[in-house]
Amino acid sequence: MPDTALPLRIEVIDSHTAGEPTRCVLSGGPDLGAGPLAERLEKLRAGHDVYRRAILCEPRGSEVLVGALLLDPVDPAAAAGVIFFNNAGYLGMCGHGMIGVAATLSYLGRIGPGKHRIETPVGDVTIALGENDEVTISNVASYRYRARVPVELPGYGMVHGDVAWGGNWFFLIEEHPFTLSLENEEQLTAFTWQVRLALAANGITGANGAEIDHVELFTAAHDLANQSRNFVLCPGKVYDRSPCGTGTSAKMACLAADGKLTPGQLWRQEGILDSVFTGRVELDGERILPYITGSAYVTSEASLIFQSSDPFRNGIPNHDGKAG
Ligand code: PYC
Repeated sequence: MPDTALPLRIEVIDSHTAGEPTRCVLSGGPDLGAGPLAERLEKLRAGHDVYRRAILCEPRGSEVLVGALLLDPVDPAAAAGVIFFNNAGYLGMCGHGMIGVAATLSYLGRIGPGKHRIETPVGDVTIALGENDEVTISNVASYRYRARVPVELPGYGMVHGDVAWGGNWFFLIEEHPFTLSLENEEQLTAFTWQVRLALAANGITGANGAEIDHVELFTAAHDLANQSRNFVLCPGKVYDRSPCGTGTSAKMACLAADGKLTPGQLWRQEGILDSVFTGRVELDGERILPYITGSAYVTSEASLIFQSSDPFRNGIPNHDGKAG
């Protein structure tokens, strides 16, 4: 797609959920038709990827931002459709992002207290606006695909993890030598990135050969009110500042499969910034229906400007030379 396809101006609202930012794109996005969200995602990926790079990558964005393109839903009874993306590509679902979308729609007055359905490329999600900025999302059905899968890591040795779906594919590791604290971020990123590379090199995937693009480490919570603490590496080699909604869904699927989490029991997942998502599950056959509660806050309402003479109009390529 030629650069000129970018409009001069794209309206966005930024928010953060438990510290992890979301940029909601309100208008100025490409015409993706009115088909199912999965179909529109493929059109965006194949023909209009410049939007993702220009909106999310530097100099207008940063590697930590997650984008949420707001679209008309297929079913007019739904509140919106949304496609999530980041500096590296596209996400099936995004838990913190969906809580950010809920806070943004509420800020705009487009939704009020109560439940609202949102369409995503991987299925419908319900958002419920509660009191004190709390949002509960009922995420897509989640499940553990494989338990205790071994993977050999150059420089680290053998590591075991579960492969689970929570709206994205995760490799979840309980046994590791690390302290999950912000000061160890570089070490944690290096390790989880090695895991990601080793999974790909060893052909370890999610169902139907899907790439596992999120790696999650766990340890005991710092706050005794919480059940667990995590560090989550996202596809663009950046860590999730929040406890990760889809990662918490994947975690609860593994716990439920092991009989360690029963329907209705609360799971308070602490993230690397000490912020917390509260989860619970309902059972759906072999799968779980995860509920994730958290809060998001609007941080800015802005127009992104794309001047035709700007050499970085389409975003700055990643260090590997690939554009986003
Ligand atoms: O909260 O699901 C999530 C998420 C995925 C990537 C970043 N956050």
